[in-house]
Amino acid sequence: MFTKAKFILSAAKPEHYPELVNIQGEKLPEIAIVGRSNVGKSSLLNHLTQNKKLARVSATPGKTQLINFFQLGDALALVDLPGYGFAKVPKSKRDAWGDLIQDYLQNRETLSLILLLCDLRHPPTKDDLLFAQWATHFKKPLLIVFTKSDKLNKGAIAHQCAKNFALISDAIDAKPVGHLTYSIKDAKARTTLAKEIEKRM
Ligand SMILES: Nc1nc2c(ncn2[C@@H]2O[C@H](COP(=O)(O)OP(=O)(O)OP(=O)(O)O)[C@@H](O)[C@H]2O)c(=O)[nH]1
Ligand SMILES: [Mg+2]
Repeated sequence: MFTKAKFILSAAKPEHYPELVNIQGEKLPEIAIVGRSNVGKSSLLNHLTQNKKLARVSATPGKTQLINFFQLGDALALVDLPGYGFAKVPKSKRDAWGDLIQDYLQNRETLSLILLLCDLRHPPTKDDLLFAQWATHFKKPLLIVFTKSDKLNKGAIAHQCAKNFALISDAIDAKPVGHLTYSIKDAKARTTLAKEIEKRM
């Protein structure tokens, strides 16, 4: 199902959110990809769907400024959210992004799973922890995905993964539903993530 992804639309405000349904007319469960700018959200989406052109990937943080909706076959919807914590845009614009993300996460009734992406190489940022707290407060299932694992060796991957996951777990009341490492250079990572997602749909 992941390879049948198509772009639906970009939303700048809640009125633009699409209603995505299967052929029976039932609303599709939706997965949101969140995390700070440049953490690899669009890259993961492209890798998971094996479609290099689906979401725009950039070395310049702040590229994704709208909520982008995708439909995966007849089973699933997926959204690529704008990255938080990007310092090089005016504060007013940053707040508008924050409002949009918050509205989406709070009010989108079909939202079934949040993938919170964190850079494996660094401790979770203040924004990562705040977001994790917020998501658990609103009882949204949270799967932590540590990105860019190819930048570390095997021993460091295990060490960083355990350490960073403990930092996130300690900061929130409810436990995340799971955690894993990811690299867009590793096909096995894709299979593992796809299984984790399917398990929860
Ligand atoms: N080595 C490596 N680089 C990655 C990986 N994932 C993403 N990158 C790189 O990280 C940079 C940012 O990736 P994006 O996918 O655009 O990040 P984003 O989270 O969508 O960023 P915004 O849209 O600005 O919020 C790009 O240069 C990617 O090629 C990975 O698994 N390994
Ligand atoms: Mg992006």
